[in-house]
Amino acid sequence: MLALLRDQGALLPLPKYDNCWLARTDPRDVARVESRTVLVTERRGDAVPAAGSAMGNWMSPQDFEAAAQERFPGCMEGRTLYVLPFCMGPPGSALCRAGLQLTDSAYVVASMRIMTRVGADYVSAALARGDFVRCLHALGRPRDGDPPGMASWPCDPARTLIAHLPSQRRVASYGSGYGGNSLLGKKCFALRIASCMARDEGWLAEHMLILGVRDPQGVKRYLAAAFPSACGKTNLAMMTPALPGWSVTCVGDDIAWMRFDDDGRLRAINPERGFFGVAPGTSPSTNPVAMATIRRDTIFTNVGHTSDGGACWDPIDRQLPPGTTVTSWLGRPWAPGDPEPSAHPNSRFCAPAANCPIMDPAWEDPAGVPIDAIVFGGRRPSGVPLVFEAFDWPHGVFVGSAMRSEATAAAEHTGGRLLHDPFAMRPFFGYNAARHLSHWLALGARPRPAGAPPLPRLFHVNWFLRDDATGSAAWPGFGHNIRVLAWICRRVQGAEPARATPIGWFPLEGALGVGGDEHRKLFPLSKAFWERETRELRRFYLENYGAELPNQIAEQLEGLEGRVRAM
Ligand code: OXD
Ligand code: MN
Repeated sequence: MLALLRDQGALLPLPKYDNCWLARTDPRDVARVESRTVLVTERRGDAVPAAGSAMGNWMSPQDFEAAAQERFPGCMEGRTLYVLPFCMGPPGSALCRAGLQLTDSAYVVASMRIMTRVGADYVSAALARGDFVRCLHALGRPRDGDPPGMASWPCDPARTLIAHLPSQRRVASYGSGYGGNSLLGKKCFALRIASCMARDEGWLAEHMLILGVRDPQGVKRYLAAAFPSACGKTNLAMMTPALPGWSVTCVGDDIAWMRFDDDGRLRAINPERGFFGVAPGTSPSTNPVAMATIRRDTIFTNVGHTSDGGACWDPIDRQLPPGTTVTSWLGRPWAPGDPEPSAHPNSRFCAPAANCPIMDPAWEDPAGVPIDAIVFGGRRPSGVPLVFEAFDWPHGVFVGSAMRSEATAAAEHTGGRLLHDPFAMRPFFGYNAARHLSHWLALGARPRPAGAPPLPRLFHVNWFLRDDATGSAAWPGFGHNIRVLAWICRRVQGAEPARATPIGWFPLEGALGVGGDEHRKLFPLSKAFWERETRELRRFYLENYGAELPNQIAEQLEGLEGRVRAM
């Protein structure tokens, strides 16, 4: 497939590394298209809450049939159709699921072979039973009169449509070759369709990384963590700890499928087999483990490339040896200081997980890994502390529902817009987001077997606090985040006292190795801030969930409002 793509001019070899390639897309096809991503259900209320539309897009089955008829018939004429049977999750796991993708893109075939387990042997029994997700993908064909686009990257941006039919366990994606729209095992299946399966079958399909943390005494714990796109999930999942004696191992960097086992323990698998990570910002200092992972067998998309056959992006493009020249993702000569970046801000690496030097020994364990803590987080420049623990499961679900994060494309110091992103799932809900909250609440309230371990503890973190006076980062982040993970592990162990605040449990001063002013900066507790935050949350719930907001979440908000009033 790779040689074929090379011969077609669709992939450029990167001879500086081993079996690495560069794809450059049509500049109109560079990201997920949320506005063209729809859930097709008979009743609108099964897809989105009646109150608002920010939590997804609904399409009626009749409109979908008409849209599909306008797009699919004949759209692959003259191309090769590939049939990809694939498995999401470690084969043999009770949690893994089968898919079958049809596609007319060789790039998609090559990428799906990295991101999923492709092969009929993995899924023959499920295929024979008809128990698989039906994934149709077509690059599309512009209509007469539309701009023709690039021969090496066909697509139809004017008519792109990513449709999900959850009741039929079916996806139909037309018009885009870009990862999130075309590698249907990932967001379409493993999040949107799988979240419907999970709702029906009593488990969870979430936009979460999974990592292992081992303390200096050798005690190992696993955490799952939800962050919106581009908040450093891959960096956290591959962290190099800055505390001696601690180690981190990676189970997954984007998606977790989790289920309570017969003993009442929450277990997680990573349904994927590779990383589809954002390249810009990844560097030897921010993520040396990712840098080692992408030295071989990797397909890069929309990065720049260097005259010595390497890939580059910000900041690597600014640190090249003298004499090295750069070609940008648009195929133009590029030099440091140019106003346009050498790589598209959403450029990616697609690399096999097996190449990651810190994959956890149990990352493919069919039983999954036991989850002790679930962490929510966002990019919050002020007001929200570095870490706090929720009081209990319902309070933690409320904290997940209240997640907000600064839009990452916003310029520094312009007060980037804060977007609500409950559970980091806003673009990925497969069904009505209000019912997703009820599902989480119900799972926590289920009777637990005798002798079951306690429910996982729920936390919120914020690596992105800024010093109000200087505007600089208040927390070093990256490897230093281990200090926060260590606190979380000690809390789980029951060995760590904490301070109850109106927001949740805060670390005691000194518990993270910082005291005095530094501690106060990292753990702000401002009545005025939380009054604004709760007012905004009330507006958000009303406009997006209305009367469908679960009572327990409304009660949690009232509880927080009352505690803030009493501050
Ligand atoms: C991703 C995303 O590509 O969340 O993982 O957008
Ligand atoms: Mn993601």
